[in-house]
Amino acid sequence: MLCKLIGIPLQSGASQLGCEMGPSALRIAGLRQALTDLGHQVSDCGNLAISEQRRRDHPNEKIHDLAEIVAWTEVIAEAAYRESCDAMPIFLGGDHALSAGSVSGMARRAAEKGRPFFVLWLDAHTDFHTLETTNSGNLHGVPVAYFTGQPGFEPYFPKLERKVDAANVCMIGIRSVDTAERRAIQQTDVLVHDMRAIDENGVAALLREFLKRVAGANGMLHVSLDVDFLDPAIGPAVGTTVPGGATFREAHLLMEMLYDSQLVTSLDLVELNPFLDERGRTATMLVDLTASLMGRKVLDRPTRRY
Ligand code: HAR
Ligand code: MN
Ligand code: MN
Ligand code: MN
Repeated sequence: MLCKLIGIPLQSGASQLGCEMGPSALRIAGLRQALTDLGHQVSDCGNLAISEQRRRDHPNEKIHDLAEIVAWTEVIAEAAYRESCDAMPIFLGGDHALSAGSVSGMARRAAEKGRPFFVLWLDAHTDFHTLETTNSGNLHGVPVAYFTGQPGFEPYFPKLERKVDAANVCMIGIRSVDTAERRAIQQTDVLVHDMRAIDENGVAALLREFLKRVAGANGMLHVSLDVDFLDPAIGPAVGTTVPGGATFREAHLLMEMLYDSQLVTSLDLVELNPFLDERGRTATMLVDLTASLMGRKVLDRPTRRY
């Protein structure tokens, strides 16, 4: 497989500075080598950059850095579309606002290929605020509402060429949802598995159901991995820690199942804030999890088809 590493030093969607260093930390932690060791070809596209920003003012005065995030969204969506022509893009964040671009660009690619498009959202948060409802003003809290076509993003954000069908979005790991997000997401068909669902069923059963649907539809699957999906005890390098997150074993199992499915066509690694890390261990763990998603095995097993 040809993998394209796309660095996105975007940090103004988050409340704390530092995600700008995420792409560097992932490179230093050895992402390229981990992938080449597995037999993949890797092309590092370097970091994206934004040029001009058009001024945008939204009536919600809490929102900050709107013009910058919109400029990033355009650049990222274009890169996602371009680089996915012949390769699997891996988006190295950067805060989660980047998924407004990575997901919308991949949705456009899937539409062009005539294939349904699915998103697996691994996160403590639903990131389902609209521009009206966000009360933190941090735009890493809005990407899912944007790419599923919730109202109010136009004329601020780029018009979506293809919105993602809410029923094709599956979230796992959720444990922090604001009131407005809860109300809004419950009116959609987004499949939200909170931590209780994990505790009652186990991650494997939840993911298996979803993968069956993706496979049955011959879909393309985008995985968006937010560091805060993981428990802060194992992934401290994130600005928005929420207790009670996924264990390493749960995350590792999900990654191995995703590899077996052979359905993943793009990946976000987001919210890594190296300024908050401890001797690089969160960055290193993300590289290990990515390696598992890309085929690193403990033992050879017959591949399970979904
Ligand atoms: N819902 C909260 C807000 O909008 C927290 C959002 C935090 N988002 C991330 N990415 N860290 O998931 O401010
Ligand atoms: Mn800011
Ligand atoms: Mn997130
Ligand atoms: Mn999160």
